[in-house]
Amino acid sequence: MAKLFLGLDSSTQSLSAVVIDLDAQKVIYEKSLNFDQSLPQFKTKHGLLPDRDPLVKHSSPLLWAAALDLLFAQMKKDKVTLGKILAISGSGQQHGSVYLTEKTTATLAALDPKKSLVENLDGVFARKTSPIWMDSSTAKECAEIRKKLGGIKFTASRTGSDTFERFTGPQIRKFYKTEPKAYEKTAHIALVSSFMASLLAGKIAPIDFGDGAGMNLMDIRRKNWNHDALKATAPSLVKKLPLLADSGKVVGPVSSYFVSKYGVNPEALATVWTGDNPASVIGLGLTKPGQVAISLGTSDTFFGTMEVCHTDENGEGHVFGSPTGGYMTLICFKNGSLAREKIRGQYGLKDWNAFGKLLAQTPPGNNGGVLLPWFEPEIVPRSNKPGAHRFDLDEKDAAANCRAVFEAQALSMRLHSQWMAVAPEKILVTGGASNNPQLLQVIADVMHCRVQRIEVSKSAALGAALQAAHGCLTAAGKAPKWDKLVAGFTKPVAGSEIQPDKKAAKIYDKLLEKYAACESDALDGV
Ligand code: XUL
Repeated sequence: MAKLFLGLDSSTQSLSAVVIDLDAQKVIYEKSLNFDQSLPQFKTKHGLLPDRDPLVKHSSPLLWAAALDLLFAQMKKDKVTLGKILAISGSGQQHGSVYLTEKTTATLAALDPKKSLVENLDGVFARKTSPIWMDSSTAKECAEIRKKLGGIKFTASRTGSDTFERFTGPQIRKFYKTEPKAYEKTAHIALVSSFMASLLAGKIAPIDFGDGAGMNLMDIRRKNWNHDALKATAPSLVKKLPLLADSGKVVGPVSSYFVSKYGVNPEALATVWTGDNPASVIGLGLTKPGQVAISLGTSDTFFGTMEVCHTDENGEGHVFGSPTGGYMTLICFKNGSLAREKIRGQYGLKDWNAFGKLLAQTPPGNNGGVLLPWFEPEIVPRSNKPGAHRFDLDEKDAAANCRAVFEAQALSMRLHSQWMAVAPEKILVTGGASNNPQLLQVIADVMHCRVQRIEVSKSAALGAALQAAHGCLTAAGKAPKWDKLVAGFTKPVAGSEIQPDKKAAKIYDKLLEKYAACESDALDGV
């Protein structure tokens, strides 16, 4: 019998499903359901509820539950053999939190298939809305918690990251301060990931070490709740948080709600979910320590896996538990495609081909010209004042500016990932801009490393499906090796490997010093 596993990804704007046939090493089904379009009654825009305060970004946990019903109904309609699914896992947008009342445990245990999940969940929310990762309204709470934990370095070394506005701890503190009664009524706090896992399991599910590390509440080394952080955040918090556990760990059989309503295999296992970035680490095949991937999207993200936990003293990068064991790091550069497209637009270049031709007219190192393309406030390095900065670079020189944006992005990645102390054999690159060979060449030369493209559609949902397989086989005493498990699903694009050019690499070693000085200079002026 085919071994089928279902992975779900509850992201900002959509809920996605990937079903894999493990033995055939094939994805047999993929579907995404866009929240705004499929569930207009919730009145979200790009998955967010409207708010007058531009810093406040909330969504609705009921919307996520409704989407789960809708996606299962769609899978049934699409004749996915849900009766053959052996286990279900998932991933969620990180940091977002759900506030539940005492009633939740009893409600989850008795989900009525004659009603929708939305109807079933009547009365379980102590807070109607959920703050999500895009929220940046907790600067004050970040400062308060950071101060109590002893500053940036100590906060990062204890919890894996400095306090960040979107992280769950500062969000919980704000809720406690502004709505103390509702906080008191909250019996359980879940992350998006553990909330969705709880619906599937019909009971409160644990939070995993990957998503748990995005809260500023988990001791990153001991992988348990850090009592100093809990105390610095809000009273009685330990009673409201669930257990922490390995992602993919079996929570129990899937709730009978999904069995009778959608024909899911009654023996299917519901497992612990993780965050979307940790799940992508699996979906991109980063199963061994020291592996690195770069995702070139609207923002660029730099992922790495580490055996031993190092944290970033400067508090720019994050360390999370990796679902494949050990740790993973995440560094988020906000001005990714955003900056590349801005420069392309500024010089009126119709496509990336034209951009590449122009860039090729200038030598690696750009004759010392440096651009800091912080068109939007940058996360790494932290700079709240948007604006581009040019050093020995003439804004009128289109070719030099095209090269400068690529070089700045690669140099910034090298500079701000040094704390990770990993020397990868090869860097995998994914996302929209990864089919730009000039950008990949600059990354290879700056990083002194081979670079290869990998194109996995829905890497988080695929990672979640593989996590379901890993959890299910482990529970049966047949724990598979991660590298073997992912091998057939996560192949880099054949023939796309790029070698570093030794001469250019030397030039970039020198330019790195200048680049770092330019950053300091620009940050001083902010
Ligand atoms: C990671 C982060 C985002 C969300 C996106 O720290 O905030 O990548 O996980 O869903």
